[in-house]
Amino acid sequence: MQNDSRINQIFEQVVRRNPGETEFHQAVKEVIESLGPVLHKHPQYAEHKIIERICEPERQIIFRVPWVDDRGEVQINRGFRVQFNSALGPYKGGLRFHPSVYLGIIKFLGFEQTFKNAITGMPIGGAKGGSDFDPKGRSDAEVMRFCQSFILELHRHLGEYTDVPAGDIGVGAREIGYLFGQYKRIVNRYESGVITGKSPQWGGALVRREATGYGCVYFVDEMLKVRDQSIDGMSCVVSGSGNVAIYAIEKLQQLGAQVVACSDSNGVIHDPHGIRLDAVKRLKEVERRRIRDYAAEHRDARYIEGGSVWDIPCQVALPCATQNELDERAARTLLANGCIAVAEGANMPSTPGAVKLFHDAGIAFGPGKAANAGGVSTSALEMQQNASRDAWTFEFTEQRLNEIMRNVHRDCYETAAEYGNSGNYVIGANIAGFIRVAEAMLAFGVI
Ligand code: NDP
Ligand code: 2IT
Repeated sequence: MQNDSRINQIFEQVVRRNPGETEFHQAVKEVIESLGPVLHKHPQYAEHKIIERICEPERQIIFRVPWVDDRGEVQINRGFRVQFNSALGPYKGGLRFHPSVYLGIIKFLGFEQTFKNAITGMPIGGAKGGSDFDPKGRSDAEVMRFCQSFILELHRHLGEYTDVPAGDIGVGAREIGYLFGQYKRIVNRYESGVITGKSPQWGGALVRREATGYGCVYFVDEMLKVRDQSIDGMSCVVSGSGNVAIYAIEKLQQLGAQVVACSDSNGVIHDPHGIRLDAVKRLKEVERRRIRDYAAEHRDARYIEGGSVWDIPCQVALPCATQNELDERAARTLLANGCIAVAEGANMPSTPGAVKLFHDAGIAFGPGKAANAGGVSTSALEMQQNASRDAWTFEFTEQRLNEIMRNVHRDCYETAAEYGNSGNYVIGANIAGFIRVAEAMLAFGVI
C-alpha cells in the first residue's frame, strides 16, 4: 500500500474509534501527516504497525472526584489520566484543572507529550491528566479538598518508576503541594520523584517554575540565530499571563526585547512602554486577580476587554495560553503587521490554517512540542536530582535547560533538512520524536 493512503486510513480509523474528540484528531493528523517519508525510509515501522499502536493510549483512567465545598455542598468532578506511551520511560506529563477539560483534550495533550518528551532525549514516556474542576473563585480550602480527593483515587496509578505528573493550566505550586502532601500520607513514603514542579523548599528543582517560558525564548533565539537575527531589541507580544507567559516575558526582557502586550481569558493589556512584570507577577501569582487590574494601576496601559492580543503589532509572537487560540485571522494580522517569528509556549495554540500561513510566509515557526519542551525537560532534571538526593544551583540548572533547548532546536532543524523540508520545525519535531519512540517500540516487540 502507498504510504500516503496508509496514513489516511490510519487517521480515518482514529476518528472512528475516538468520536467527538476533535482536539485529539487535530493533534494526530498533524503528526502522522509528517510521517510519509519516514515509512518510506523505514518500512519496518509500517510492518509492525507502529503508528497504529502509537495512536492508541496504553491506558486511560477516568474517575469520580467528589468533594465538599465551603458551603457544605457536595460537588462532583471528573478526573482523567491518560497514560499514552511508556516506551522511553515512566509516563510523564502535567495535570490540567480547567472547566473545558474532557477526554479529547487530555488525549491530545498526552499524544503531544509523547513526542515532546522523546525530542528532549530524556528518559520519559508521555501522559496527561486533569479534571473539569475550575479553581477560579475557589478558596484555598476548597482547592485543597479537591486535590486530596483527586489524588486519593489517582495515587494507585502513580509512582516514580510508573507515572510522574506535574502542573499545567490551573495546576501550580499550590496544587502540587496539596497533591504531594496527600500522596505522601497515603503511601507512607517520602517519594519525591512521584511528582515534579514541587517547591524547591521540599524537593523541587530550581528553574522548574521558569523553565517553560525561558525555554521557549531560548528556542526563538535559536531560530532567529539561524536567520542571522537576534531577539535583542525585538518588539514582542505574549498571550496569557500564567506560568508560561510570565517567565517567557521575564526572559524576553532579560535578553533585551520589548514586551508590549499580554492577556488572560477576559482581555488584553497593551502597554507600549513595556509590560511591568513585577506588577503582573503580583496580580497573577500572589493576588490571583484579573489582568484588567493592571490598567487600573498603570495609566499608560490600555485594557481591551474581549480583545485579541494578536491585533497588537509585533515582530515576535509567543502564544502561551491555550489550544487553538491563534487562528487564521490572527495569523494574517500578525503577518500583515510584520511578525517574523512565532513560538508556541502553549500546547497546539495555532490552528492548522494559521500554521500553514506562517509556513507559506516563510517566517520562523516553533511548534509547541519543541518550543515548550523546556518545562518537561526541567521536570526530568528534577527527577534526576530527586533520585540522587541532590539539589543543583539555579545557574547550573538554567545552563542545563539552555543546552537542552539548543539541542532540541538543532535536532528539529537537522531532521527537517534530512527529510527535505529545511526550516520546517513542525516536520522536524514530529519525525525526530516519532523515530525515538518507534525504535524503542520495535525493540520491545509487540506490546
Ligand atoms: P496557567 O494556568 O498558569 O495560565 C494559563 C493562562 O492562559 C492564563 O492566563 C489563562 O487565563 C489563559 N487561558 C487559559 N485558558 C484559556 C482560554 N480558554 N482562553 C483564553 N485564555 C486562556 O497555565 P500555564 O501557563 O502553565 O499553561 C499555559 C499553556 O502552556 C498551556 O497550553 C499548557 O498546556 C502549556 N504548557 C505548560 C507547561 C508548564 O510547565 N506549565 C509546559 C508546557 C506547556 P485565565 O486566567 O483567564 O484562565
Ligand atoms: O505540557 C507540558 O509539557 C507540561 N505541562 C509539563 C509536563 C511536565 O511533566 O513537566
